[in-house]
Amino acid sequence: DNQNLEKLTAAKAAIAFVKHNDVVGLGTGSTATLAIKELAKLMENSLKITGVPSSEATKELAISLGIPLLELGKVNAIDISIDGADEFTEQFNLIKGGGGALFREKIVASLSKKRIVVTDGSKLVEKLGAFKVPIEVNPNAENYVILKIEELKGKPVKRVKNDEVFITDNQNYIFDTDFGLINDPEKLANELNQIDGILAHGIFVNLTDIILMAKGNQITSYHK
Ligand code: DER
Repeated sequence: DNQNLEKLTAAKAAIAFVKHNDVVGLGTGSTATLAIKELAKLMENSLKITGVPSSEATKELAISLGIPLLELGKVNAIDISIDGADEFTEQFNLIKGGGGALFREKIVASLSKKRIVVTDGSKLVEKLGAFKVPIEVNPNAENYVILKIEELKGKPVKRVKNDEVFITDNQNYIFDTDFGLINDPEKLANELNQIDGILAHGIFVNLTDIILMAKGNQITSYHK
């Protein structure tokens, strides 16, 4: 369908930035998956890369495609990362975590020299917040964190998937939290960073260099 075509268009545009011998941060989600598959095709034409996966799902995909991998906790730097987003603004603020991989995605982005986000046309927003902010919480801090999020006027809802409580790759819960439209994402991100028990939240500020958005067969690229 059209959205899938847009995701593929953005994915193809992103891999043009990957160079021979790059260490590449591999994102999570349907658009990042398309980019990873395009990367694997390039490898057949002798492009040499090493991947750093942002989730167990992406790790398994990369292994199935024969992409050599490094363990995220063991790398000191990543040359370029390609990942998706659930929402983005023209100020390069994102909401991520729709796929539940936000913690390792944030570490990948934090280690990367160049961060590319690939999206279809539906992700561009004036203000973040229509998409609820995923917040990864250690189960031992569950009620404490709920109280602290409510103090910030958030409405946390524990994520359920296939009728089961969703458990992340890091053995934590996700609370999808409605803060309404977010006027100051950096301020909210900093407030959430102060709450012990939160491993990561899905507000990505100052973690993106290039956004490639496909609308129809047009690519709009935003460069920081
Ligand atoms: O979970 C994530 O952060 C994903 O990257 C998500 O934000 C985008 O997933 P999509 O490419 O399947 O829309």
